[in-house]
Amino acid sequence: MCLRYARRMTIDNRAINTDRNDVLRLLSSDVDIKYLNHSKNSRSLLVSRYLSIVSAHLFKGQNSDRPAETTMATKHLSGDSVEPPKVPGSYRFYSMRFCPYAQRVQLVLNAKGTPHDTVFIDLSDKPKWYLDIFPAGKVPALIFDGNFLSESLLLADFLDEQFPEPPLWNCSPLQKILDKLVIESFSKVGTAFYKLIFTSKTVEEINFNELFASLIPVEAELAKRGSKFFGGDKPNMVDYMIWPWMERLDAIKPYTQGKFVIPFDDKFPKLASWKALMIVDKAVASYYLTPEKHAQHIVNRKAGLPAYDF
Ligand SMILES: N[C@@H](CCC(=O)N[C@@H](CS)C(=O)NCC(=O)O)C(=O)O
Repeated sequence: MCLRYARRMTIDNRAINTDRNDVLRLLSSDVDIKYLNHSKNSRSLLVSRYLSIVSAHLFKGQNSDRPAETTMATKHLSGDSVEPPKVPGSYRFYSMRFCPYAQRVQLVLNAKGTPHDTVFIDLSDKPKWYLDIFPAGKVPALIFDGNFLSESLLLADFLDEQFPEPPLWNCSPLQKILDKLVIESFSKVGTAFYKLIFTSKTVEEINFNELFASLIPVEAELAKRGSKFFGGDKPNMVDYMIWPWMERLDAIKPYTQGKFVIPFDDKFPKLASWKALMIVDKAVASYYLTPEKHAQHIVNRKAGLPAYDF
């Protein structure tokens, strides 16, 4: 058992037979916080981690029903906007509704039930205040304890360590690197997808074939694992890190008016079943966009008129 999970068990055992009021009493006591044993962190961060652990117990067996605690912005902020005030007790998350990298982080936030408030950035007219704090002007990014953090995979790793429940990485170092290699090699699918969409005005057969070919090892990997998800009987980091692109692959059909369709049922049956399960996973479902919505965004973006709000 991983050390961090062993430590968690101690806390879990204390919380296991408590009702909500007991848990609230525990949360107000300094005594229990020390079990987390992270003296360098501020008390508020410890409380937040503790909450994540305790809430996992309160919702035990129904993790997939745990709603993400999120304040969702409705509009993408542009050039002359003012940054909205930060929400106390919540982590500021900078995102863009159609960004697959931001979706990765959103899925981890959702899976963990981490309190966060989202500020959507208009990437075609970036807010000046955003460029001041992040000259690269990219999303996703997160403010954590006053620190500006970026890069989807690093953020996902960080959130998994900071909020241990539910753990998304396997605690075996070997399995973890094998999983990371799957994510790494999946980048071929993402590259092939964007090549298909953006290389030319219309979709070319050669690019479709390349995308098709890039999915073969992904199907083989899931078949080799012999499980419903890459993570076993529930989604893990591999599932969440590759999902944003898998969600977008279905947009090829409406985008090409049915001319090109990835034949998941016929050629990638494992991935077809996986997709059906992923779509109903709570973390995924609450941020899912239909193929038509993605297709519309592609059309707008190719026309140089990305419409981020909807
Ligand atoms: N490697 C980064 C990639 C992030 C990224 O490329 N985000 C795009 C949106 S999907 C972006 O911010 N583009 C704006 C720009 O490049 O100016 C990550 O994994 O987070």
